[in-house]
Amino acid sequence: MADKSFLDWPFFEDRHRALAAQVEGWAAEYAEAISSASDEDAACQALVASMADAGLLKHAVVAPHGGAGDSLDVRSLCLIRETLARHHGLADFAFAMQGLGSGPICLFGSDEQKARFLPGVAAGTSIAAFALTEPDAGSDAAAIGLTAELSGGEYVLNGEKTWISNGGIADQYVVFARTGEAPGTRGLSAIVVPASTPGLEVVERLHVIAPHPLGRLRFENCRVPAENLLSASGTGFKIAMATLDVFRSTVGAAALGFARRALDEALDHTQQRMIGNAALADLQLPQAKLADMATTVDASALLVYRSAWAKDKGAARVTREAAMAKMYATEGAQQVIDDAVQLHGGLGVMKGVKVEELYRDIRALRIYEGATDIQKLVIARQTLSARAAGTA
Ligand code: COS
Repeated sequence: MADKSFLDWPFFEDRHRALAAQVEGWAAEYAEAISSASDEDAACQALVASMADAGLLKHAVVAPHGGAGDSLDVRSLCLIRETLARHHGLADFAFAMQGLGSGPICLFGSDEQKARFLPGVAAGTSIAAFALTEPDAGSDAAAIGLTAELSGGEYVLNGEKTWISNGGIADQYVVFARTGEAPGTRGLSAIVVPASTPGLEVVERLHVIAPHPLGRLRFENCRVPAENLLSASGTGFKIAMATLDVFRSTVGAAALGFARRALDEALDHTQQRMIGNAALADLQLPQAKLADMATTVDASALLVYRSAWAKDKGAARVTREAAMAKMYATEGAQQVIDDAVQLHGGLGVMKGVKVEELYRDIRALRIYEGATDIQKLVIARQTLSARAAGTA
């Protein structure tokens, strides 16, 4: 039974405690059962439909377009991701992508765009995706080369995107493209592209250690109405970064869910497994590991929910807090899970044993939505500029 005492921390309100219980109820019944289908595309579609029915997806978008509130509540997003990840990585993935994929629309879309693109995401009838990365633009997001040229009231997109989660099953993509107002970060725009648009093709499906829908997309003279541009042209980089400021905390929350599950599995195993006359949990070396694991879990939770709370309370930017939460929680979870595998001995690397699945699940979180190395740059820059501005 996972520790829920953190729900009494002052970051949360009663509605959060009620939501955590609701998600726990859904996840206990459906997360593992639906996620375990051998076809991950079908599993994701079924997860999205079931989460929509349960009312969970309304937390991924804003009101009055199917959402629970006028703005995204980051604590709710984090609680949902933590709980889902504790049960199954694919359930977390399916929820997270409905949020990230429609996040730029929630944060920067006009009322008309929100009305067009969000209700389907909340209802589970439209699967969303966030298309930033390219073969030559990963950590350096400013190097995006996919072009979008305005011609006769339409944007014409040409280029490639890769490592796109939900690539292959998404119904709509928010695509970051070079519109050329200025070089580098100031010449990018965010454009919503329905998956059915002629000229957009999923040219490759990518297979990774924790399987989920992932693909490479090609855009060839792909034309979308100019009305699909989010906010002003040339603001795409800031839209991407501000969206990541919200969702990086939630990546930390997912890592926290994986870590909490690994700790639970380790607590169960070490109390049952006997070495001579003693259970593993009675021996000091395993206890040292358990102590480190439990401390990392709590420290991660503090950073994740501090960042989420700060955003919900109206902070204009939580760039530093979100980067800290993502970096610490993902790196910490990797260590916690590795310790859990070690405490399981040979069982820890056996297929079908939960900690083996967690060991594969956690790895990508240290890379996507800004690798740990990038979070370090972000944290250092923010800390230095706060000092220069006299606010730290
Ligand atoms: N919110 C709002 N604006 C932001 C921002 C944020 N979080 N971060 C940066 N900006 C703005 C800056 O203020 C700057 O604005 P001005 O041009 O008006 O001065 C502009 O964006 C450029 O910022 P910066 O100079 O810091 O850009 P860099 O090219 O140096 O990039 C990093 C910075 C490396 C931090 C950025 O490219 C990044 O986060 N990379 C990782 C991308 C990523 O997460 N990829 C995974 C894709 S999703 S799986």
